[in-house]
Amino acid sequence: MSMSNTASGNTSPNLENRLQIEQLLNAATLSASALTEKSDVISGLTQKPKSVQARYFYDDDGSQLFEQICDLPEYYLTRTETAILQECAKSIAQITGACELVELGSGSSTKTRILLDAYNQLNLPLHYVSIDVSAGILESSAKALLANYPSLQVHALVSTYELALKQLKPASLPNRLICFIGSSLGNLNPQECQVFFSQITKALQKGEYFLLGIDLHKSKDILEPAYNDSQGVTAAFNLNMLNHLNQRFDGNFDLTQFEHLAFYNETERQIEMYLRSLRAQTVTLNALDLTIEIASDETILTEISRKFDLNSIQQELQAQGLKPMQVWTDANQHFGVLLCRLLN
Ligand code: AVI
Repeated sequence: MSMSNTASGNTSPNLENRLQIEQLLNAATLSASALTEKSDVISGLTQKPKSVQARYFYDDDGSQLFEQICDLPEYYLTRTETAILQECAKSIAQITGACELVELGSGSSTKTRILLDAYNQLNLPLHYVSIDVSAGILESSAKALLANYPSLQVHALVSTYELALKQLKPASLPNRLICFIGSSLGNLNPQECQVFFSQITKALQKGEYFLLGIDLHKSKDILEPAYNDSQGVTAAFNLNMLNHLNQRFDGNFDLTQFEHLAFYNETERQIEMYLRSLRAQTVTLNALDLTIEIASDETILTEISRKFDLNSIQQELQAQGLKPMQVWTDANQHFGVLLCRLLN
């Protein structure tokens, strides 16, 4: 583990005592992950069908486009989950009591505030551990939270989920609650999901909690517009991945020669998002020493977004030792929030 830094700044008088920023991505982990990244991109682009991992959406532009997606009228996910959290946050705080809240992929921590407010109103002590790969977002959102919550302690970890979950020390308050909201579980395939759940169970002690927000299976008339919005923001988000790859690997993808494609695969119960080539083309990524041929109409899979069934996901969680204690949904059953407890 690398050195931890105490943040400086004057957002709040006692900020130094309440904010700790720790960089877990040191030179060794970064160079190991750079090697894996390169081989993942090469194997994705040379296999048939072609694919690129969804994490390449999230450079600075991609993260901003994603924030815009969350506000789109067609993208019901964010506002539905927010409304559910507003309903259930008090119950969650009552169930867990004083607690260390660990958030995976905390980003701007907007929805987290709903939980923080609930703990605050019940006068329950709370520590917040935020985990994100972007140091900039972590620091700015942590400082904003500290300014609004005068008794909050924040420990920000610049890290991948995997690494942070492995390195978490025992909770600093009687309980730990790991939050994975925003339906990001849907972006993992079933095998990745299993691995993820086992990382969660290892990071919890018996009796501690896991909060999960998931999008639910529903009519494609609602699902498909959410990923094909009328303003073209999702299309720009998808195409931006090529920009990111160009910058990262010195490539020459021509964004005007691809189009966004997203549809609901009813059998797999997942949105599939692709970039479709508008003509036969050759693309080179110099930093990967890679040249690929892409046929006209050939597609590159960029994301799956799985839509869950509440009964099946509860069985899966239970099988992993994470007992669902309480499940909240909206009136239309579009989205689900589950509070689970580690059994043994
Ligand atoms: C981050 N994730 C939950 C989003 C989703 O809905 O699967 C990513 C996204 N892709 C297109 N629109 C939003």
